[in-house]
Amino acid sequence: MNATKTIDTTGIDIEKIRADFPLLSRKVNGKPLVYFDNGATAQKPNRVIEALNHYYRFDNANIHRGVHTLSREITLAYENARNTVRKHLNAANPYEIVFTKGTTDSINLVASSFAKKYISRGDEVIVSVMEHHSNILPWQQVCEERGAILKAIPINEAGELVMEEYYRLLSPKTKIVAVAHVSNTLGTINPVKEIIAAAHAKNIPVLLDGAQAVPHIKVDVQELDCDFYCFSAHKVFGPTGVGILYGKEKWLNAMPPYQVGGGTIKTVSFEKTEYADLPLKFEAGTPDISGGIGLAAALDYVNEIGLDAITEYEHGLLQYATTEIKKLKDVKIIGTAKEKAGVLSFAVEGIHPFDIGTLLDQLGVAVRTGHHCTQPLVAFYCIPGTVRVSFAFYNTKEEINIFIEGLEKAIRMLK
Ligand code: 7TS
Repeated sequence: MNATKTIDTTGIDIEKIRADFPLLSRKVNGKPLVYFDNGATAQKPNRVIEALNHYYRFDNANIHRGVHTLSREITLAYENARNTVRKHLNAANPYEIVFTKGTTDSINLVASSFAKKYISRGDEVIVSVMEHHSNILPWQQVCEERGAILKAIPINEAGELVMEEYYRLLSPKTKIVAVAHVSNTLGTINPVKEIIAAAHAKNIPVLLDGAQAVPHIKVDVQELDCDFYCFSAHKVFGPTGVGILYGKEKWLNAMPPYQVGGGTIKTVSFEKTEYADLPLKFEAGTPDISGGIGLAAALDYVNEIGLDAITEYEHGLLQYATTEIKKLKDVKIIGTAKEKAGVLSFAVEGIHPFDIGTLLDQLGVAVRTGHHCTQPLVAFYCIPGTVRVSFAFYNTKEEINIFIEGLEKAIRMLK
């Protein structure tokens, strides 16, 4: 697309940034691509693509096991990547950063391992109505296995957690609270500091699902004081197949390994196995080495642009899109929380979201349609799903104009 030459007041040099993402210059259905499905996965800058390429061309070896040069070099690079993640989240120690396959894997790790030690019959786990299925099902499964009860914090019509209800749900039976930092369907930024403070007052740990937060806002796990924090590399401009679990040392040390095998041990015999120290205790088998390195390259890139600038720029996009979409008849925004990240979900009266998504696709506009893996949430709104626009810092107001024009056209055709 022809982005007009703008260096935004936030300092975002949009032309330069867009040139860093080769896929953005692709055409789709003969039209310049407008990529508004960043909540599903974000596009990758050259920096990340080159890091992956370089790894396989020049650096490939296994980590944590060889005395030869390649293995030592790549072990160092992988551990440096871990430290880049530590710095990004402001975790106290690199061994509190566990490489996983992604957010879903991170949550499964905590649910499974934490439950083995701490959850038994009659205990309770608190999630919320707005959670992604990845932050419901692992808890539902361990609750079923252990005879525990899963409770959900309700939301109001705006898509905000009803905090009084949350405070009421916290009880001596509550063993852990697991909530999204930012909702993938609504964009709501949850009041996680209040959530954590209230849980900690009762000695209950809190896991934050940060899949939709890390790409958009600064996250400081020490300031938040969360016990666990999860995110996926692919949503923060890194590769697929890799993600992060941050856990406070005291919890990770106390929890049993999740999966076991090569890499997780100090000594093995048929009589007794002694497991490795953190973080290796939780990293069974050969990991996605290039993925970890690619994630570090992505975080370096994001930090060069600056998260404050990104948050402000995306806020501008969200405000603009919200104002423009409100001008259209029969469109109802789903998720009108006071605090929102760059997600705009909506429903159009009498039209199925898939039909709108399909027509927008013909115009080169990629949006997500459906329940977004949040079925309890869309059930709350009594709708089959939404059309969701989710922004990244490489999107522009010009793209929003193309989308709004396309949406108007789609509504006219489908009404
Ligand atoms: N948690 C949240 C809040 C998410 O948005 C997602 C993915 C996940 C967990 C799972 O992440 P994964 O990387 O392990 O798959 N959300 C979406 C979405 O909104 N559209 O596609 C995937």
